[in-house]
Amino acid sequence: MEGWERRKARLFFALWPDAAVRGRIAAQRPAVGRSVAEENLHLTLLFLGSVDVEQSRRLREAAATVIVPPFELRLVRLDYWSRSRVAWLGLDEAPPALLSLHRQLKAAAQKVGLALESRRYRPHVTLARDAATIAPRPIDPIHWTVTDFCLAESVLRPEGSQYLVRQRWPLRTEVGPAVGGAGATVE
Ligand code: 2AM
Repeated sequence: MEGWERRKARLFFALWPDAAVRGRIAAQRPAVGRSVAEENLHLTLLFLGSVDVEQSRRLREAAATVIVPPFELRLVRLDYWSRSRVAWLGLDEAPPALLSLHRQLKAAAQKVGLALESRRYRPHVTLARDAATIAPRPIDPIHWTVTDFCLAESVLRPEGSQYLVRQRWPLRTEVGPAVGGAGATVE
């Protein structure tokens, strides 16, 4: 068992871009507010909050049974939420596979007894916080081929939150052999 699995942790399921896509996302960060560090850029699938050891174990077990085919995302616009003062990148549309992934993970989280937020799921990539207003604008579309999803931990550091990818699971169409089925641990 890895160290992080032996304690309560602040967790979320997410899509983590590879270095090439991450670089393209990073290049869109506006010069307002506190920019999200390049290595922290991601798209949240489900925010879980504080999760205990047993809940985390059961969640990871459930994540390994998720069946969703790989899919494409297209990030097409820079946008802004005035209430949270967040600048973010948005999709042209949320593919059914993305929504299915979100729903399956949400069902798993409810099953282990986590109290989830009732807010509607709005897929986005946060670029900056405490940001002054920016006018929404289209960007050169960023194509992101999604082949896996992950469980990430949010660790509070003096310099701000750091996100650590703890485990990854491949997207797949069929119940397959054990290859990666239990998820690959990332350290
Ligand atoms: P945000 O970027 O729009 O703030 C880790 O905190 C990730 O989980 C972030 O992507 C964050 O979205 C998302 N998240 C969703 N609900 C959250 C909450 N109540 N508190 C912190 N993060 C939340």
